[in-house]
Amino acid sequence: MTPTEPLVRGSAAPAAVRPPLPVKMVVAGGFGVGKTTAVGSISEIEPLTTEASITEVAAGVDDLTHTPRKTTTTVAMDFGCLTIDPTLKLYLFGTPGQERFGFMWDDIVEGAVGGLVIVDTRRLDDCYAAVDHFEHRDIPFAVAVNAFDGRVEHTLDEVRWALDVPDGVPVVVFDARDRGSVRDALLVVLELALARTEL
Ligand SMILES: Nc1nc2c(ncn2[C@@H]2O[C@H](COP(=O)(O)OP(=O)(O)OP(=O)(O)O)[C@@H](O)[C@H]2O)c(=O)[nH]1
Ligand SMILES: [Mg+2]
Repeated sequence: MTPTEPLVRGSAAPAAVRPPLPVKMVVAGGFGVGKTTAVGSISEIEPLTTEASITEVAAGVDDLTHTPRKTTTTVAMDFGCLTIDPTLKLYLFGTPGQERFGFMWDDIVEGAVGGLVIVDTRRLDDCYAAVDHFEHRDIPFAVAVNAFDGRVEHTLDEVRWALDVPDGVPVVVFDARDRGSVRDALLVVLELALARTEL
């Protein structure tokens, strides 16, 4: 029996017993912007993480100025999920942030209906690669400014201008540690994806 077949043969299954449509979404952005934090905040399962300790050598390569308490970094991906309603379930894939793992992005993004690019306004240029990637692959995305310590250094218009994203790309502020805030940001992406794909 395939997962979409009714449980009782010969009768139409009520919508509630059909498995929700799986939808892949990517959480991307530069090093240490809060991708793993965001996936962990929202996931309804214990998130799958691939964290490795930041070594002294890596600390010399990766800028920890703005995240002094950060001791680990994602070396493959984050994974979590979120049921939106009985018909739709988001599968979240967080990218690694370090540039040297950029070769993995194509695989992680494959099949995604949308992306959330997380930005730390103190180092805007770190997210250019993620923005470029989604634009190049023509995947709808939104920009989520992570309000580290409740502050953002630039207005959303300044962020939009600096990233050179068109008006159709939503730019929102969120807190990666707050479940409701992450949910709202993901719903913005989902809306874009639904408009594009008519899921
Ligand atoms: N103050 C504050 N700290 C945050 C916030 N989001 C994340 N952090 C902290 O910032 C650091 C980076 O968070 P991660 O979630 O590991 O960032 P990441 O983008 O997954 O990092 P990489 O996978 O290494 O690229 C951690 O120490 C978090 O505790 C936030 O909204 N506010
Ligand atoms: Mg991470």
